Amino acid sequence: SVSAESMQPDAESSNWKPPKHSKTPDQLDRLKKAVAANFLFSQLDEDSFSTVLDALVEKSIPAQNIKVISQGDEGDYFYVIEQGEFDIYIHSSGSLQPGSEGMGNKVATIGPGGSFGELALMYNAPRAATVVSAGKGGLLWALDRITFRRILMTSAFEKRKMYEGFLEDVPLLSSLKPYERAKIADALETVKFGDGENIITEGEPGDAFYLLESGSATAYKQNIDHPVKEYTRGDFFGELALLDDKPRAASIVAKGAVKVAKLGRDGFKRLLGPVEGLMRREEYEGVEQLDPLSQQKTVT
Ligand code: 1OR
Repeated sequence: SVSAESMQPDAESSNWKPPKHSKTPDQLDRLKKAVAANFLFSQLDEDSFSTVLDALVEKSIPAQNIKVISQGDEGDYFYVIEQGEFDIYIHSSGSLQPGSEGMGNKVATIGPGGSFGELALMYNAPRAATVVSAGKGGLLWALDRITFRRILMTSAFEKRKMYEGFLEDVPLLSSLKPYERAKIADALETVKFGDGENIITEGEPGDAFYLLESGSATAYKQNIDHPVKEYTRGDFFGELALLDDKPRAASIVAKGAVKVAKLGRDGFKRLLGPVEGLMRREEYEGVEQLDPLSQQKTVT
């Protein structure tokens, strides 16, 4: 949990000036590409974005098995991956003797465009995991603690808080770890619709997935004269077109005022892999209701 104190601006930074590390045009180019794929950067206004770009420092990781972060250490930098893969290890408290080489269990691997090291900086907590280079190493961009807290954290933190309660209530996501839901929160965007507006239109290409935050919505299909499905808070839709690269199979229409949490294609692919099986199972139920003729094909 977060103490109020950990959210106060750092006391030592009252006359703080953001660091400026000059970059070659090539570096700037690569850096922009690396952060373009990272959701934590997507909400920054132009000024904040350029402050952060100036403050980032390139860090080359020349080989496999180099420890970038050690679980239990104090947090100093936040990292964005430009190249290479990085493995995350966690050992449960007490299982590690001081000086031991054991890193615990591998819980995740993060690749280009991904980031790590934000937790210790956000919560003023010890590092929650050990991060080690995989493959042949890679290339990171490091952001110092104060610039992270001053510029990047505010929006990321608010979003994680804002969506935390809602995402806990979404049945589809209940098997995920809290940290995996936090990463989904980073990538979500709330969109509002008025009564009768189309959230999704049948036949169009699909570029997003939706969770229904509030209100309700109805699915219609051309050639079927009654609604084919109803959605309420915590339900999801828009997965079919993304899973199978097909046009939208139905229209989803807002019933009254509706708020949806929208997840773009990249975030969908990157973050919802673990629940793809669940979505496909739900899809079969959905298809049964959508079109009785396809039952033979989909019900096993
Ligand atoms: P940090 O500052 O604590 C280690 O330094 C970083 O590893 C951490 O921030 C996260 O950015 C990153 N649980 C905790 N930290 C994780 C996890 C994770 N994955 C990456 N990091 N879990 C894996 C979720 C797939 C939860 C495991 C129970």
